[in-house]
Amino acid sequence: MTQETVAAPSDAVLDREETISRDELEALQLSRLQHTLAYAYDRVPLYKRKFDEAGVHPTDLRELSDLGKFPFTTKEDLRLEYPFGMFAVPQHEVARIHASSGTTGRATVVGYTKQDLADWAKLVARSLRASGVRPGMKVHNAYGYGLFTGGLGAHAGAEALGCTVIPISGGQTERQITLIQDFEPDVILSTPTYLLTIADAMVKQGIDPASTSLKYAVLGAEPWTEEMRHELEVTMNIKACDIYGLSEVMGPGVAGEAVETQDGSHIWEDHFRPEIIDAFNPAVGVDSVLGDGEHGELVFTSLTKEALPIIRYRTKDLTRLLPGTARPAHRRMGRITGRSDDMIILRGVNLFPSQIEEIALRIPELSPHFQLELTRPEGQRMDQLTVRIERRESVTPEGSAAAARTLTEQIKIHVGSSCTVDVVDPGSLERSNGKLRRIYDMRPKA
Ligand code: DLL
Repeated sequence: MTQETVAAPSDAVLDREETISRDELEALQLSRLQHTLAYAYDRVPLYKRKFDEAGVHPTDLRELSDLGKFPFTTKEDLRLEYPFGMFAVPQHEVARIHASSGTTGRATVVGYTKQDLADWAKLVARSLRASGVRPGMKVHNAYGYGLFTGGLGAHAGAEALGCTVIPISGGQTERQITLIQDFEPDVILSTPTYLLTIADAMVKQGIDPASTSLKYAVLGAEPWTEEMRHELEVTMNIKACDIYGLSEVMGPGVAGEAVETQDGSHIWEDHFRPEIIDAFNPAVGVDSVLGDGEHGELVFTSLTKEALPIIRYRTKDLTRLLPGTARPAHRRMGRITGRSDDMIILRGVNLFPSQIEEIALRIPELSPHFQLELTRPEGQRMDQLTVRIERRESVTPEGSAAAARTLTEQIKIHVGSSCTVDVVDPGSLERSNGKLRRIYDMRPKA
């Protein structure tokens, strides 16, 4: 893909595709979608089989809404085709492989051609630029390197933008702090909870996290809230923006947030066609796709990928589509409330960790460090939720008890669930090294 550029209103130079009209963008999507469907059908046996079974053919896509007629792809499909069954090019054309950790089953494997890697770097660069990063800045990259797409994906994007990259990866928090002090980076890339770990460790060492050279953070790979953004921006004296992505669709950079509006990530729709469906009652058909603004599960179809074209991939991420703002043609995604498979159902009430984060961070005595434990006491049929949360350093035992009562009440009011709140000492809960595990499900397995 050629990198045509035009002058932007600010000091940044944008890709031409960032500034085109919605009509022009949709025309581009339609031609790319028609190509991708035919390409996937011809080259990947799974797609041919699924399309044939559903009685659809790539030529049935005459307008964008026809995409609703095509079958979904799931993580299970990728697992069944493990390792390379979904690849649309011969192995010697695959320039790189990434994979999910596979902690919950077989790993899902994804591949990229040289062109895919170039497109990916371009989209991460576009996302970083939207979030305030500029050529020449020093970028401390604390996303994990390796099979996870975060480290290498962010790395290539920052390089493509013309930054100086410091490839520290995740973990070794003391060392991260030394390098932040010595190398004086302008930007940090990490998960929001790992940035919290770093800030926390700085305080322990007597360093004011607001005093470092860092000005921008580009955070993603896990759900986070506006309250967490506020916490990190104030503690670290930075501007924090969101970056979204998933390995099955590409990696980081499927969507990125603009620093001037900070109103949700723009999906780069010249490369991905998003849809929202009913997460718990998914149906195939043009009418089953939900409208913009409606909450549901995010589904993606890639428009340019060569090694692993992906058709209507069900992300399990729950959100909604909103009109473009800073990049008017590219729709935004609302904050991800959670994943459909991370939803806790407590006595009939649905609950996500991000709701607890939102509520807890509005209570001054409480920190952003919390865990949710689900149990089912012996002989009882009801599940119990315990929210274990650290108090802030300066809070007294009486203050902790009052904060626990407030949090219990607020959860009851806003979520509708009864729970036990256990306010614990600062530093007693496990810290994040990347994607933080919030839910500890101790219920007996059925
Ligand atoms: O987490 C890619 C990534 C790396 C994105 C670095 C951003 C930064 P996976 O490991 O495949 O890929 O996990 C993808 O993480 O389906 C979401 O549930 C979650 N996720 C990613 N970004 C965000 C975000 C990378 N900004 C899964 N907000 C996705 C909320 C996110 N959740």
